[in-house]
Amino acid sequence: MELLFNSSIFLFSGLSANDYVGFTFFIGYMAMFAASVFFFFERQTVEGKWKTSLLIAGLITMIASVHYYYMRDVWMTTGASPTQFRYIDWILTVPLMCVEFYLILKAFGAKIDLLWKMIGYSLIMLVAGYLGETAFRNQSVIWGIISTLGYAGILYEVWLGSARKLASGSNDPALQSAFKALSWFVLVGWAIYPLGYMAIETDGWLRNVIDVRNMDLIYNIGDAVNKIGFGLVIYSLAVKSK
Ligand SMILES: *C/C=C(C)/C=C/C=C(C)/C=C/C1=C(C)CCCC1(C)C
Repeated sequence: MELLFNSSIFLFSGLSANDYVGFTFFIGYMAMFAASVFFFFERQTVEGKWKTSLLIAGLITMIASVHYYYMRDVWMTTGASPTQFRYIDWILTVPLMCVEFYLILKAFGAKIDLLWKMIGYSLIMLVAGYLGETAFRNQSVIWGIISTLGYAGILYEVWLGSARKLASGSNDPALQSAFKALSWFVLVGWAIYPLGYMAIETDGWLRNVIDVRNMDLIYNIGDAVNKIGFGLVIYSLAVKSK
């Protein structure tokens, strides 16, 4: 704890007044920390069958919050994009977001295969993305395409595939609208990330359009919106649907 406070004070003095990207690392850290406290406490107030979903929502924001703590540090001491921490965060939190889909559809007959399929797609998406951003930077186009296939698999499941069919087959309007909201997060909120990838310096297709530093800004806002938003959708479903 002491270390945490000391280093915060030290780092604070390193955040310059016009470092807006740096600000969003701090805001992301604190917003996701606060969201975790909210989800963990509200977990006590919801019906038993929603408690696991609320716990997972809190774990997603908590894991992200810890990574943002480190990412602020990398940003402020080196000025570089904290790529490793981002991907470690994503490889933990994206599968947990798939768990959220599975949990809300479980009551309507979702089988564990659906969860493994979605986790499999997210691993393809994230491992390929990481390789394209790091070890195989000069082949980033092909790795980006492989990654996009994984993303397309997730999109297929939630918009057209078995997840979608289970949700439409349910007789609960609260569940259907929560499922719809989560599907929009995946389609629109998650589309931010491939844009960031296409802006990486060496041969990214958008490198002359979007400055990489600004992509950190967009990633940071995207993470907070997607992770806290996902949790809030689950929370309001839990409150509405008994
Ligand atoms: C909380 C973190 C989330 C929701 C992260 C999501 C990340 C993605 C949807 C990343 C997707 C990518 C592609 C579709 C292609 C290029 C490489 C990635 C990994 C940026």
